[in-house]
Amino acid sequence: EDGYRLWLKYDPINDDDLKATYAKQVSSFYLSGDSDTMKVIGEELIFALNGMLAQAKQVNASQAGLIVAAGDKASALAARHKLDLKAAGDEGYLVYQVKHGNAEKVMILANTEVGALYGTYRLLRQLQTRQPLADMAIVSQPDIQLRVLNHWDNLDRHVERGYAGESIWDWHKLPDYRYQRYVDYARANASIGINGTVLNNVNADPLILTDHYLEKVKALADMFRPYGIKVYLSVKFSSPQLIGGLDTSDPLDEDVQQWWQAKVDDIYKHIPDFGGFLVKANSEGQPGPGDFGRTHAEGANMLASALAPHGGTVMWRAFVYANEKNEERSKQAYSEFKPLDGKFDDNVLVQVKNGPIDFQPREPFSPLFGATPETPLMMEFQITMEYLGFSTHFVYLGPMYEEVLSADTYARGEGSTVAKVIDGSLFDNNISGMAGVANIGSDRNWTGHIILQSNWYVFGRMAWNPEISAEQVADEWVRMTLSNDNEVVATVTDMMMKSHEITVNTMTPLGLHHIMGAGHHYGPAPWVDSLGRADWNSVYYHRADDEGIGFDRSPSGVNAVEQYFSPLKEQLADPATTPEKYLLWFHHLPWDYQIKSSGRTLWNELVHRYYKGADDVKALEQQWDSLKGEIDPLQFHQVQMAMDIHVKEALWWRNACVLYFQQFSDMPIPDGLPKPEKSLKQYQKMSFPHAPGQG
Ligand code: BDP
Repeated sequence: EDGYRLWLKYDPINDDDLKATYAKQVSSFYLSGDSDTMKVIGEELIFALNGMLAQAKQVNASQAGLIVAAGDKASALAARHKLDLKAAGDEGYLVYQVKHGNAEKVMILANTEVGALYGTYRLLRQLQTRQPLADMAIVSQPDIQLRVLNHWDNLDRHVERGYAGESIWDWHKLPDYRYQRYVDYARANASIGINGTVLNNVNADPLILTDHYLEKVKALADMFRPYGIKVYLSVKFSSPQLIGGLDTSDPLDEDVQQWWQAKVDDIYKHIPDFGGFLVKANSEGQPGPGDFGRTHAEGANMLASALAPHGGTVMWRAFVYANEKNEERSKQAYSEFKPLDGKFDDNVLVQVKNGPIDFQPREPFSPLFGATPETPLMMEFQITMEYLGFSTHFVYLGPMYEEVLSADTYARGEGSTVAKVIDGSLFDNNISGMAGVANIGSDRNWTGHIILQSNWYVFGRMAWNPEISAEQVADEWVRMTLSNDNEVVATVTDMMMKSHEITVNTMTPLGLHHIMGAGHHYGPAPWVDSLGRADWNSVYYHRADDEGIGFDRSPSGVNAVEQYFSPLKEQLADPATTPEKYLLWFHHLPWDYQIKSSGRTLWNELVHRYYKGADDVKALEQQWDSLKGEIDPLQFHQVQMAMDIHVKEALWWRNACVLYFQQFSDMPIPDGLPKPEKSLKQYQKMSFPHAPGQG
């Protein structure tokens, strides 16, 4: 097992009784149609049931144990069995075991064929995780409409911040050469409900909109369509100038508007169900409406009106930090976008990174969530591990996503969670979305590390249901990917659930952030102080000095807390009521400040966390080692090799950071803790000119 099969392994079920029970119920199946989507449902069932049960057959309705039906046929069956098909919505499903005539039958019923496909994967998961089929009564539909991967993939196949090889898209050989990998990509996504993919980097190459590339995009769209996956493209705002021969890209210029309209019409000729555009504008050197004195809303709406007649969507990113007021970086996206609330067209989603800065190992949620009742916001999570050890660290992101989604914005009083903002329920928005920056590459195991497949998986599951628990998802992922043995599942799930917190301790405990190596973002470098913009430097963020450490974002400092709602704003304004995990994000505190939970001084707590983090990674390694012989040797070995790196790097982070901050605290490393092996100077000299995924 080299990881290629992801969570869709469908290995034989060893328990003969269970296998026989399953086989009796679902090995013969009926499909209510023969569309492309029904065909892929049939193929998946044949493949999966043959794999798990060693038998599978498509038969007519009366002979079938399993009925898969969509549309009118599903309505008729639902009516006959008194099931509420409306509850399945457009993309959801019912999976029921019912008495049909004299026999028990399992039915997957959906209003649409894609719903039936999702229901099929849901049923297969029941078998993959060895759950009973008897009395099944599952009703599910997604809470979020656009569930989209963002590939930061360049046309030359280099992936920005990608740590799993080259881009999965072989642009050179497309449109003619269609790898099986593209189909397996679509299967994996459909199995977790992902229904869109942005194929190219947000730092977009305008060539993607030329005919030459659109032919290639079409080939992928054609392959993904039966799986319910739409393609989207990142576009460069200055495309009219760069590839259209115009001398401006001003969104209020008529020629520019017409250029986009013609381009969009042309795309839809190739791809009738094209999803729309993702735009990074006026951010990190990218062009945008600001270049022409226009607002983000004017830019987004120009594209939106070209897409609207075709049903397309604009996903406009709020990742900007170059405003004229030159505010502190964490405040800028809010300052820029809050005043534009209500000014965006109906088919625009503003896409906001989970935290106010940039995918740090841990950030408080962005204050934009909840602040724009008239503008639907789309969540942008990073699945790829830019700031979390690339593809060598054992980090399951489920708990981090859960922390963000369950956070209370208080926008409409208590219970106004980020999840409710994102799924559109808090403000009754008519569109909703969640994006994940993909960690997929050309590596045989897709993500460069077997465990990191779980982050792709949990992203999809949480985009479907943003209130699902990270632990439940971990459990099911382990069962499908590694083993169904309860002890193995308990061990790996336990490791996964604590892995994010542990890794945060090894890198940025207590709310520290942005202290990584410059450029590639790899390894510790709290000393970085010479980059072109102040807010690209580590020292800007940790602000360590003889007095203390941390960024004062309270009212006595840059007052970023004012962007949050009460009572959160007051809570975060006071170090005594700020959650310790965000302490140094919001406050600059003296080295001898007393930490409530432990009674330690701030210095001792910081050191303690770095040491504990490194020890805990070591303990993770031992937990993994205890699984030897319990899971497939190749999977085991791959993770073991990466664990080794994680252990070494946790020590590297610990030693470099503790020595660096000690210069300011002038306090000793507490007794009993081993001293770092090298000097601070030596750690500072460890430089990595080349690292994978560098932008
Ligand atoms: C930062 C990455 C950079 C991306 C940028 C973005 O370092 O490579 O282009 O975010 O999201 O995290 O646009």
